[in-house]
Amino acid sequence: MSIPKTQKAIIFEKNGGELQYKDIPVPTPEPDQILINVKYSGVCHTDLHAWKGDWPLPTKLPLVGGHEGAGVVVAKGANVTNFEIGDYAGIKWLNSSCLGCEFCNKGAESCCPKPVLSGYTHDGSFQQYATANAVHAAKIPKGTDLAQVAPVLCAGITVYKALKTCDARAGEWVAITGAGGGLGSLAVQYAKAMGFRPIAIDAGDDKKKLCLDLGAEGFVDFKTSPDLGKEIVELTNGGPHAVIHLAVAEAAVTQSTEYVRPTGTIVLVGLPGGAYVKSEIFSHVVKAINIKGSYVGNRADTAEALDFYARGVVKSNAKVIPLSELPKVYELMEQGKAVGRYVVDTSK
Ligand code: 8ID
Ligand code: ZN
Repeated sequence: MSIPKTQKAIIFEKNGGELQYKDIPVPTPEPDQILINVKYSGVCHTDLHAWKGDWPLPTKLPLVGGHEGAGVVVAKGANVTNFEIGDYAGIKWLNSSCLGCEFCNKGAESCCPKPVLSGYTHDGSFQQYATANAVHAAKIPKGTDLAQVAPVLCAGITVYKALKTCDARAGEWVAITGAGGGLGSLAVQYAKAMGFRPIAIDAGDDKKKLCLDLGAEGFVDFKTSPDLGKEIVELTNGGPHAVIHLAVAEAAVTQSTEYVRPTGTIVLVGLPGGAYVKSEIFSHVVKAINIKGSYVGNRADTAEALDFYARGVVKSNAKVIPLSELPKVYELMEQGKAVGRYVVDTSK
């Protein structure tokens, strides 16, 4: 397989700076890495946070973003035994971790104190050739539609893990904020496939239609509902057993501490910069509610999330656009107008 010396990428030199579509060198894999010819990459709101520099953790600069990359292995380092040239592989947010610390040992590798993060501390999938640690890279079965599977590599894994974390049982209500966005459109489907009864919370007719088409049992518009909490409590006959927060909004979290069902669990996933959870302690205690964080997923969660996709019970419905048009997706996301997930085609 011939590997070019240079390739197209979207790169920025400072946070919030110009998103340049240009030729950059193709990286060489380290002994424990594979080189993936990225065909498609999903665009996650995390990529927008990274570009803007929203979070207390600094990004590498200059940076190639992207962490939902699906492609073909074209080269591998000397220590790699679990991938062959020509295999399909996926680039995840957690590009690598130490595998030796307390958290890696417990399968909580996203909490490793020395993580390597794709599209954040390591150049990611908004380029045609990217490197990934072979032990952490996702295995994608041959014959899979690489454009459609790409969003599973972050959005799918993350929402699947959050739903595993939420303590709800089959038949119980799970409210999902940000349900019409990238993570949300997958969360509604995973929730349904896992036996829960999803209620979608987002705004606008396009997102309402998407959520109901994907299997949500109800939709509450956070912009137009006269009393969102009351509407959710009525729909769920007493409040949802769990709430999964994918919205990039602090207010959504505070509201949910009021409408969540007694003994219910609130799972924080969305990462609005500088935000805090506010929960009134008296009702928090007497309703015995739980609030948890959930951060991507481990290697087993990855394989399980991909298996739901392979069985066809979860679809990504991703919209494919050229890599050179990535800035347009950021604009739509910023305005809350991105319906579902966008995927970039790295060949254009
Ligand atoms: O591991 C993790 N915890 C993880 C993994 C991946 C992504 C966390 N994230 C984070 C991202 O960094 C981002 O902060 O999850 C968040 C959602 O990512 P996304 O799904 O990729 O974003 P999106 O497609 O823009 O969707 C966000 C949706 O939230 C809605 C918007 O309308 C949009 O559809 N929304 C907002 I903004 N405010 C809302 C509110 N108050 C709301 N929905 C309901 N109520
Ligand atoms: Zn992501």
